[in-house]
Formats: sequence, structure tokens, C-alpha cells
Amino acid sequence: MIPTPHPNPLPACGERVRDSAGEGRPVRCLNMALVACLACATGAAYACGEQLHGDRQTAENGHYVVAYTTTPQPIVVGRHFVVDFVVCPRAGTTAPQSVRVDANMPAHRHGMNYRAAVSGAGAGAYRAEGLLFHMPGRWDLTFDLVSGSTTERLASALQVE
Ligand SMILES: [Cu+2]
Repeated sequence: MIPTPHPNPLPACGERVRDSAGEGRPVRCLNMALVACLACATGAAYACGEQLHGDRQTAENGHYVVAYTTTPQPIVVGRHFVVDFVVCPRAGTTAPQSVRVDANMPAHRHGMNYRAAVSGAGAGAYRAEGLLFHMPGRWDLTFDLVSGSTTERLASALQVE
């Protein structure tokens, strides 16, 4: 018998799932999950986005970790690039309803000349396409995580040559 992959990824350690009574309960962390739990305790950044290929960078706050990679890597000035990323809610936080990606140069107070399009790949994974840095320098890549009327912005600084 050929083993088939599990159809659903396991919820993150401590993530809340719905039980039959409709009540959120934290996922219990047993056996193998204990290893992942150590990562939870020391910062979810280590576990978030493991499925991404290439050098992974993170942006995080108290509620979320976003792990991402860019293609190409490094980003080339004047050339479109793609951001593949995974949003990992910390324990007690639910996944955002929608996600936006943008970028700006804080020193120059301007953004990109392009608007990124974000598509979801399921299980908290997304792809942002159509980004372009039109000049070298320090850019902040921003991830806006929207839940209802709340938006949390996570930023990652990138030095582009
Ligand atoms: Cu600039």
C-alpha cells in the first residue's frame, strides 16, 4: 500500500481548532509535536514557512510571523520580482481575512510605481506578483494583514544594490 500524503496540514502547535461543539480549543502538543512546540516557545519564526524554497526572511510582531522568499533573489533594481510568503498566526491569533503586499522607501517617502497582486495558495501561503523596485537603496517590504476593521502591518527592510 502506497502511503498518501495527509490531505490537511497539521495545525500549528497551540493553534485553535474547532471541535464538534463549535468551541475553539488549542491543539494539543504531543509526541512529535513537542519538537515543533520548542520552536513555538522560542519564536515561531523558526518553524514558519518551512515549505518555502530558498533563503527565507521573516517579518513579525506579537500576533503574526510572515516568512517569505523572493524570486529572483536577490531582487534586481528595475526588474519585476515575486514574493512567496506564509502567514503564521501566533497562538491565540486567527488567520487574517485578507493580505496585501506593498513596498516603500522610508528615506525618500515614496512607494513603488506598481501595485502587487496577491493570490492565495491555501494553508496560509500566498504569492505576490508584479512588484518592482525602481531605484537602489533601502526598501521596506510591507505585509498588511486584514481582519475585519483591523489591519496589522509587518515590515521587512531590504537593502537593494
Ligand atoms: Cu527612492
